[in-house]
Amino acid sequence: MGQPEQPEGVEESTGAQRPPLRVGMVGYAFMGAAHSQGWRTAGRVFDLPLRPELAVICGRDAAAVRAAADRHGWAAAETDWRDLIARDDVDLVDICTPGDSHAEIALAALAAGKHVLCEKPLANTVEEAEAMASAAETAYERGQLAMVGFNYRRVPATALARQMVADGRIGTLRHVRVSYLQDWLVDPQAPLTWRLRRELAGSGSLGDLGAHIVDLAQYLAGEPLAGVSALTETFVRERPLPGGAARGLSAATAAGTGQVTVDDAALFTGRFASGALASFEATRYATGRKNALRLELNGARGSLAFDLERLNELWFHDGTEPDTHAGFRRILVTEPDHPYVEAWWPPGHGLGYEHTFVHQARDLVHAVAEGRRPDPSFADGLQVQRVLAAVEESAEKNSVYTPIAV
Ligand code: SOE
Repeated sequence: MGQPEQPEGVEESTGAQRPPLRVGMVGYAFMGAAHSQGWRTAGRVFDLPLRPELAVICGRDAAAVRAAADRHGWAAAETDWRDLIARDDVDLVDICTPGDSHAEIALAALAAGKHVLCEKPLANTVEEAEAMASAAETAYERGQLAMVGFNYRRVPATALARQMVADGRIGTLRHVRVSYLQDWLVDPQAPLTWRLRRELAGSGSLGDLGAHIVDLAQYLAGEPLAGVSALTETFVRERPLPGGAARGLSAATAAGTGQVTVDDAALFTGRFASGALASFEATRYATGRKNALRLELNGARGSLAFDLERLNELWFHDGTEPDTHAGFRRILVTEPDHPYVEAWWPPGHGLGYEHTFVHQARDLVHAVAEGRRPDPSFADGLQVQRVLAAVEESAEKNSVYTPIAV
């Protein structure tokens, strides 16, 4: 199976000799910490053509961003993202803020000649995503890259699944069944953090979790969705206001309550142009499910299944085997020939959530060094945004099948 997209024509050199790729990151909470880990580790594990440098981190609270810089290993700190973008010691801007600022920061960074990595979902609206994808296309002509952070493509098992689908191991695809289940909102007293406010997050479980599974389904299927039919629901419409800084996905509560303005759960079906069907479920109310991104692909010759809570495993049913001994078998995706694995530990030692961010940094560094369009690009992020908008439109119209504009 081999490694994903090995670089070509890149001179082998060691450590400090390699030119730096100076990263400036905006945001320092959960995703900021995850991306910091990725940038810090990628060059220590993988043989990279450029040396990622954690140059500058940015956040509005001077003391908190300084503490984040020290904790995660950033050389400098800024309190205004415009100042970060204006610096000439930053080559790439990594956007880890809530969705309401993605477009503004990304457009400014591209205009200033920087490469960009932007957390998912790409934007809060299709219009913003269109502007970003179009600016990214123009910037690409100038040699700049723009990538969206769908990190779950970079679990070795999902990357292996993609290779197996592309190699025809499951034959013509019939079904993609995918769900992303979490439970951190089950408690009605959980505070009204930014992820529950439409003006900041764009949508709820749909953009937060649904974006991941739409991207993954399309990536694995190797084609975009042609249309969807959807239901969404907001179970708890009013919540206590948050007090103080976020802790992971939560925060302390303050006096008073506010309106939840996003969906709590989204259920939808979809159709690919090839005729394959897909079903999706995204919720933060699946009591007992912590980070359960589960998927199954059924093809004419076999099936594949994956569960993020057991992310070193990929299940494969080879339908060409005789019924007497056919059945799902577990592939432990920890062998040197599996995507990304060789650079890590000896066979069988396993990887986790944070490694997806290291792989993301690795792949982006290679793309920058080779001037190759990154995968997933802003155009891919825009296409996911169109699916999310179609889901909302369909849910509003009460589950009418809604085609997606190309
Ligand atoms: C919260 O639901 C969250 O942190 C998402 O925002 C991330 O994208 C996902 O990777 C884990 O869950």
